[in-house]
Order: sequence, then C-alpha cells, then structure tokens
Amino acid sequence: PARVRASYVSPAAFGRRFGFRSAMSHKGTFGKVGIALGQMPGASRLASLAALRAGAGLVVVAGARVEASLFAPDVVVREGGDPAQLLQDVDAVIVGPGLGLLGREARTWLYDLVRAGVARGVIDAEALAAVAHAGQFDPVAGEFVLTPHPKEAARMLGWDARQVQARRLEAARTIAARSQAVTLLKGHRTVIAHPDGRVRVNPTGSSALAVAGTGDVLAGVIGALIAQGLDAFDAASIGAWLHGRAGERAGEDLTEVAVTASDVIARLPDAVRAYR
Ligand code: NPW
Ligand code: AMP
Ligand code: MG
Repeated sequence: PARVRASYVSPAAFGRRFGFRSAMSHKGTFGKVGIALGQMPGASRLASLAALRAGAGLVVVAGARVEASLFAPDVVVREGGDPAQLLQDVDAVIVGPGLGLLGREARTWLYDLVRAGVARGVIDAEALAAVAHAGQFDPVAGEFVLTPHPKEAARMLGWDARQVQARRLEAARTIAARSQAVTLLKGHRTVIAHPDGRVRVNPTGSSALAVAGTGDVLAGVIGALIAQGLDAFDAASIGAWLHGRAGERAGEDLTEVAVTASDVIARLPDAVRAYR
C-alpha cells in the first residue's frame, strides 16, 4: 500500500482555531450541544459536563424520561419525546454514548435530525452501527465525527480488533472514506482521518484514560468544539488533544492507576489553559 503521511496534532499548528473569546460574546456565541439520552444516563452525564468544560454555551440532554437530578443545575433537560424532536434547535448533536439497545433506533434519530437541520455532531458507541456494520456502510451527510474504539471499528469494518490495531491508519482511513465522515480511531496515538485521505495523529494521552467513561468525555469535548463552529476534522483533532492532555494531568495528580472519567473532566480546564 502507498505510504500515508500523517501530521501530529498540536496547539502550534491549530492555535487560533479554538479558545478565542470576544469580550462581546454571549452564550449563543459558543453554541448549543444536544445529547440524546440512552439506557445508561451516566454516559450522557459525563458527555454533558465535558461539553460545558470544553466551552459549549449551553448543553441539553433529551430523552423520553430524564432523571433531572443527574444533570442539574448546569445542564438543561428536555423530556417527553424522542431526541430528534427535542433537539431540533441545537448546533451539534451527540448520539451514542450510553445508548445501549436504543442504538438500533439511532439511524432514524440521525436521519430526522439531519432533516431538521442538525447536520453536525458526534456519532459514538452503539450509534456507530447505524453508519456501518460488518463492512456494510451507509454514508452520513453533514459534518459528523465518528469516534470508534478499536473493537467498534472492527465491528464497523467486519475485521477483528487485532487487525484494526495492526493497521490503525488504514482502518481509520477506510471508515472515513466509506462513511464520508471524519473518523477518530481511539487508543494510544489516536488517529483522525478525513474522507479526503488526510490523516492526523494525536500525541497526548496516557494509560490514565484506560477506564470506563473516558470515551463519553471525549464525545462531549468534540461536540462542544463543533457547536463552537470548528469543522469536524479540527474539532476531532483539537478535542483529542485536549482530552489527552486532561488525562495526562489527571494521571500526574492522582496516579494513572486511580483516575476516573470525572477526574478527566475536572482537568479539562488545565488542558484548555495549556492550549491557549
Ligand atoms: P476486550 O475486553 O479487550 O476484548 P463495547 P463499551 C474493546 C457506555 N458506557 N484497544 C475491549 O475489548 C458507552 O457509552 C457507559 C483494544 C473492551 O472490553 C457505550 O454506550 C458508562 N480493545 C456502552 O457503555 C461508562 C479495546 O472494546 C470492549 C480498546 C458500551 O461501551 C462506561 C468494550 O467495547 C461506558 O462508556 C482499545 N483501545 N478499547 C456509564 N457511566 O454509564 C476498547 N476495546 O462492548 O463496545 O463496550 O465500550 O464499554
Ligand atoms: P472508550 O473506550 O469509548 O471509553 O474511550 C476510551 C478513551 O480513552 C479514548 O479516547 C481512548 O483514546 C483513550 N485511551 C484509552 N486507553 C488509552 C491509552 N492507553 N493511551 C491513550 N489513550 C487511551
Ligand atoms: Mg465508548
């Protein structure tokens, strides 16, 4: 196969694209993130708090029934319908974290959201099956980031996880090309692939991130950056950088052994400061 040239993600390369705040700004300036609630509200909670720490102006969690106390007071809750009805006004949607069996319905939600004009956001976890399964792809229209971990990427491609890890650049580029969406393949040295063939590698992160819920945090960060107006490729790249840096800081403060996903959210401000 032809050699693929990847560039590294760094604030030096992307500096001005994130973090600037005009003195005249208001919460509308920084966008509204909508999160579709699934069967595991903990995942939505992590994504929602991470989105706020990454600068979203407002975060809404929506579902048929929402345990409001999990999200109050910082996050807005909307209930009594399906996410596609409740999230029509958001700037970026996050579908997948904690979805569980509702992942089967994700295609309908996504389609309805795109029709309602929300053609931007993050597709993660069980919702990835709505885009690809066992090598069958259904391309997504709009400015979306797909965020599979190696096992999810393997399910999408019809490969096994070892094959994905042995050919990470190829796996990410194949999913991006066939889904027509920016694809972020998680793990040590996260790979971000654009449908046009460009590839970036994120150098930040550590084994502190190898704990449940950190992927939900990443989805929240990237959703917030898309809501702030970054394109999908830059949002995925800078989001991976911030998330990785927050994980490194959490590991330094608490040991890589003892870190939880909430600790990573608590270090996002350090990562934002390091970026600016
Ligand atoms: P193994 O064990 O090595 O065979 P699943 P999930 C593999 C929600 N969550 N390199 C690894 O496989 C999520 O949002 C809810 C290699 C691992 O066991 C989802 O909706 C939380 N392999 C749902 O749960 C917090 C890797 O994949 C397997 C890998 C299911 O998500 C937790 C797991 O994959 C969670 O986020 C790597 N780098 N990374 C909550 N608070 O409510 C992963 N694997 O079966 O897709 O399950 O990722 O846990
Ligand atoms: P998920 O499997 O969806 O919860 O996502 C896990 C997150 O933690 C992803 O952003 C991974 O890239 C990150 N992660 C897990 N293990 C490591 C590691 N050893 N080094 C760097 N990042 C990791
Ligand atoms: Mg995950």
